[in-house]
Amino acid sequence: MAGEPQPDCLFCKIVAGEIPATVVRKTDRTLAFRDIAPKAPVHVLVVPHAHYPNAASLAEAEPDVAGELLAEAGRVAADEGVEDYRLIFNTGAGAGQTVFHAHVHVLGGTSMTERMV
Ligand code: D5M
Repeated sequence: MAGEPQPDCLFCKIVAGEIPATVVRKTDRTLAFRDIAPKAPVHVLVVPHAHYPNAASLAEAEPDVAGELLAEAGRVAADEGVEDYRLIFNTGAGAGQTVFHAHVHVLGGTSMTERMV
């Protein structure tokens, strides 16, 4: 069924607590944790608990959760003390997506004007 946990999905395992992560925020429907390979001083991933392969498919199926994901991204930035930040949704391997569970990258803490992650 759409949104159900997938046995081989890394982020489903992090959501389930089966793989450790540095969690910075948690709601009933989302989880925010630090990226294991940070590309900026602040680099946090916000994921839905539900499994969808990318952000657009999440938004199609559960638009309220997609909205919560964005709101949580803003709260992460506020918690981290960054006013200016970049949100990235890589979609598809050719765009650099490596984990096929919807997520948004929250990047900040340095000048982002020259960066493409
Ligand atoms: O982003 C996937 C991101 O997930 C990438 O920046 C590395 C990060 N990653 C991979 N494994 C982990 C674990 N175990 N903890 C935290 N972060 C992790 P993408 O947009 O798919 O390229």
